[in-house]
Amino acid sequence: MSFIGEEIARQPAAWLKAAAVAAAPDSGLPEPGERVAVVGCGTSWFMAEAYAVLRESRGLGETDYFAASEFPHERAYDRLVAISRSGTTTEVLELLDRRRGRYPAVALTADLTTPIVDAAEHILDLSFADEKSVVQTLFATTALTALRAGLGEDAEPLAEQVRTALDAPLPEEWLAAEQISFLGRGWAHGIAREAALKMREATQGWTEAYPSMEYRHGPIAIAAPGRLVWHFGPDADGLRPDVAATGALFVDHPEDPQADLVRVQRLAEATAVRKGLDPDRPRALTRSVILEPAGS
Ligand code: F1P
Repeated sequence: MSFIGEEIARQPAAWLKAAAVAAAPDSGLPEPGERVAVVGCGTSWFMAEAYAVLRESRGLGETDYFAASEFPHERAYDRLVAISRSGTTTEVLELLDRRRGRYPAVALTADLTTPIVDAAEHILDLSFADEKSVVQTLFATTALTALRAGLGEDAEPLAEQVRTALDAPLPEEWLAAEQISFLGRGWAHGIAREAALKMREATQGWTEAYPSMEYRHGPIAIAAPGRLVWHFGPDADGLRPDVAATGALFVDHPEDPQADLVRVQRLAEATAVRKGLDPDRPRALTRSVILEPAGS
């Protein structure tokens, strides 16, 4: 088995542990009402989006999310949340450094031996969810679970729901799909973007992601027989018949979008193996992007 396969399977236990970590009184996670920015790169950026949209939609305070490289430094926040498995991603470290002294930051990381530990005032130790695979699965959803627990959500039902996504067989039509578009509304859009990235990273596949209601505004032109449209959360917007009319397959599941993402992680691994690719070590990717200082 690849590392990623084993890491995917470890998610339910890690989610429960993450909820306990987030419950610590000195976690440094945002308080209700605070104005918060959430940042990351790659997968961590998409987890930032999911959390930020979820927090604001629960009425817990304005919450922005940014790719670390696009952070608007002139803005003031009450708190920064930085997500980085490696703890070494250059854009995240630079951003933490630039805001120092203006407002506090909490960093979620899997490696306490890295510079991020000194760059943030609070650290959420998720080292139990570190990964050997370059492609993130376990750390990403574990970080999101910790953040969701910080919003008062119970991780137990989530860890229970994911069982079906972990165990159900992957249909041949998914494995054979030539193209996949992932859709979601609200916080599930971050999950859709992560699903699309997972398939691109592990399988070199052609994937896209959109907010559900944007799909009719152009992207549906791509839908065709042999292609897939995957909706995170049940389709409440009547997209199914529109997609069916194109001949593409429409997929949605009743579970929480985070639990459904696990199906896509499994699909990414299985598709990579079928294509003869190493799902742990995609071409051109490294565990972390560490940039040389400008001008060197
Ligand atoms: C973020 C990240 C990964 C991506 C790639 C490079 O890393 O962009 O999401 O898959 O491996 O690094 P991190 O800041 O969470 O360690």
